[in-house]
Amino acid sequence: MPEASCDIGLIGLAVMGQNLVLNMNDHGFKVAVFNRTVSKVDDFIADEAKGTAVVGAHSVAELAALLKRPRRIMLMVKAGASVDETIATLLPYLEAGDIVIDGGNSLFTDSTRRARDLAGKGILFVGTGVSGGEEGARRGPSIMPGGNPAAWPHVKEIFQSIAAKVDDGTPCCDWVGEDGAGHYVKMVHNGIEYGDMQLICEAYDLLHRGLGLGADELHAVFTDWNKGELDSYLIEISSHIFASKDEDGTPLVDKILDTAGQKGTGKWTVISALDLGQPVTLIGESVFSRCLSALKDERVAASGVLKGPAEKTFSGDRTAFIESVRRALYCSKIISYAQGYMLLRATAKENGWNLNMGGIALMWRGGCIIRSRFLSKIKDAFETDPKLTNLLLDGFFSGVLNQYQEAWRQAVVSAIELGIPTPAFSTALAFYDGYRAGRLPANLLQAQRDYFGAHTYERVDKPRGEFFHTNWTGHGGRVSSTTYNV
Ligand code: NBP
Repeated sequence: MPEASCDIGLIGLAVMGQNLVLNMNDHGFKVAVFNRTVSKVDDFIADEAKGTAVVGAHSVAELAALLKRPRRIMLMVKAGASVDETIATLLPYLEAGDIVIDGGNSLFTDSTRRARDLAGKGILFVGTGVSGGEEGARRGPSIMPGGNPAAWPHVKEIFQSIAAKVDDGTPCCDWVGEDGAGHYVKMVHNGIEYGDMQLICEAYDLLHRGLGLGADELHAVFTDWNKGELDSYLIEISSHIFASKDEDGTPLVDKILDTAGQKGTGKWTVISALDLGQPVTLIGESVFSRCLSALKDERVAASGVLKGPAEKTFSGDRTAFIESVRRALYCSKIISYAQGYMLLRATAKENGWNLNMGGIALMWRGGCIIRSRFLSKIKDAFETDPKLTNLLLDGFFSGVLNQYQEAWRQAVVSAIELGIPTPAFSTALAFYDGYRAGRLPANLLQAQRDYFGAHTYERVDKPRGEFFHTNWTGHGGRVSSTTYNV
């Protein structure tokens, strides 16, 4: 019988699992590891983990026996059925109070189901988002744990030790909320990541095709942008990408095929936004932009058939154009985060989760792909007003938008004139104009719905909640349809 001396067990020795184990070991935690393909355990112990305190187990039974009580077991296996299968193999070796942590990119509804199922068996489940890829896992990821609150005191020390830290030493990890809240927040993080990446690509397209900037000039512009308001990991890596050359000395970025891949978390965010009736338009456009990019052959064929504007390059003040693109990017980014937070608010209400909005911005400030200077402003906004309805109404953000909106419009106008697609810039601006509109044309829409389907409408001169039906044609009856909202 092995000695129960390990602080935590980890199952799943692929790239994320291995790096998290080494990170935990660096912070003084004794980790026991197991992997479905058992030979990988021995390979890991003999190679990457050589000279560390990591202990290899050759079965889940051995892993369970190696752990101090209550047992803490983290899964870093492929999301989906693999998580359920792994939990099922573990269960016979667990006892009440033990903690199972799923650190993969699981769908939040799966985590909610697992948290509830396992609670019925006395096992505490944690579903946690882990962001930052391989490097983050090794040196300090952003960690977003949710699930059974009783588990938090048992995992807090390990998670906060291995997480990224912001300048003042605060860890990018705190308890997010109940059920699948941790994975929900990670999902929204990934959706926002889709948005940030799409916005940067649109800025690149405008400057490259619209202004004719080459990779070296783009490197200079992005390096400059990274010193100011746009300071972020994604702007930084983009500037590095523009500087990278292929073997023949030409920019590598120009050699890369323009078809984007995706793994589904952006899509899940948009599906959830649709389910909750939240206008998360920028992430939606970002997902669809990837879909459009994937239609490479169709696009190439259409490029020979469908005409664009005669003028394809910008001929005005180049410095002003670059600045208007920068401002458009910043304003659109503000809209994207405002929409992401609208979604978080809606899901918290729907699920009864007590989400810590400012804390979430703090968790994203370091370690993860969307880390940026800007996130501290979101944290400040929720610290100033924890009940803030919408980020756009915070003084800092409304100030930026009011100051930059003209340049933002100019960038979108130029894009339209040049025939360069900027779906994320444009939808962000449309959302901005829609959100600040005291009256939208939905009055006509309600009239149409009442006209063809007797769906009824409310009136501006009557109290809300009172519904009216008009017999528009004179032929219809007096019966109206049931009112409902999506
Ligand atoms: P993968 O997502 O590639 O998963 C590979 C691991 O899952 C291996 O250990 C494999 O074991 C195990 N596994 C599979 Br596949 N099916 C299994 C099953 N039915 N039962 C038990 N184990 C099974 O690894 P990863 O890229 O390290 O990611 C791990 C998790 O972290 C995923 O959910 C991923 O989405 C998430 N994530 C990844 C990143 C990233 O940058 N890669 C970032 C953030 C989060 P085997 O060796 O026996 O095949």
